[in-house]
Amino acid sequence: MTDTIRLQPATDVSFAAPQVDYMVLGPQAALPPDVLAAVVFGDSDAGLADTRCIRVHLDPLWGHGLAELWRAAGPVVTGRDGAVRFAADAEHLAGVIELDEREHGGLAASAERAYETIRRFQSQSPHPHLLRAWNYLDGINRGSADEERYKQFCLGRARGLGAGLPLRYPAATAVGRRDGEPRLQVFWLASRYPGAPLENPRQVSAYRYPRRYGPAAPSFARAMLVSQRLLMISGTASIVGHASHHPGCLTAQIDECIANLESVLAHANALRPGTSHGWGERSLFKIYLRERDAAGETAAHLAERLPRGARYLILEADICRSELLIEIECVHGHG
Ligand code: 3EB
Repeated sequence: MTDTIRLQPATDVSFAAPQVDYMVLGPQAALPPDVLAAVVFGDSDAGLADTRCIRVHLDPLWGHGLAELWRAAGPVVTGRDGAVRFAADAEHLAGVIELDEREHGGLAASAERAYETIRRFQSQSPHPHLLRAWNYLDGINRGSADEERYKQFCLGRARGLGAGLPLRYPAATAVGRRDGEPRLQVFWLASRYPGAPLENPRQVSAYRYPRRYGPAAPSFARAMLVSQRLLMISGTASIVGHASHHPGCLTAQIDECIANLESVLAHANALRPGTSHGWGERSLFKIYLRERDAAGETAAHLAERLPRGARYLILEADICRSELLIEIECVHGHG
């Protein structure tokens, strides 16, 4: 079952969507003034002194030294509000919250606190609409049954977001670091305008997953159509319906991920008729790969499956179900 979603009026309005790019940042490089956020991976020192820089301890396996830059469409204002730091232009806001799990009573309580804080911050912001969230935590598969950390994270996130309507959930990614630091990192993109959340016809909506996957279903949308020109697809794995497919077979999981990504893209394109919007140079893929040694095989397989010009970054990470070997997210812009 997927929800039928119509484009909300604001999504039909042409406004300047932020531009996303993968770029090499030099070690001492100052971030350009029009940057909303720079996400830096692994232990690189790039951009470190700047409050707009977000460091994620996931080792790059492909695309070393690339940072993900979110460029604003106008003057950028930066600020802090309690645990939240943010940068915004007139239309979009990038926010970050990082909590030490030990200071908030564990992971579930930290996730609840993080999302409650985000919800409150957003509700008072000129950019109230949450579009996309990234969640990084250590040891995502640690713990068994309902105590598994990903499930605890989902429980806290669901509580923190409150009884919010599923139609308000952002697109998301939640993957595991291996740095042993009990730190929950959440960063997000919000807008003055609502986006159109999309589901994937091949998959059960995550917020309707059955009980066996945890005490609270994951609160996210499969994708967010930010504007006519910008689609943000959530972390996408080898899941059909609600079940994991192809345990133990990486290339089959990659193909299933791509089938899911294409299904979401086709669904998005059906909502914005007139032009075809295939993958291209403005498609940025981020691949989370469990097995470090499989990076070469993964890159080779992706090169066969994705069009030339599509750009990707491979990061070593744990995926939220232990049988999943890979997860792929995409920012798809054009024009
Ligand atoms: C899945 O489809 C795979 O909990 O925020 C993908 C993207 C996944 C986001 C999240 C989880 C999340 O269920 C896992």
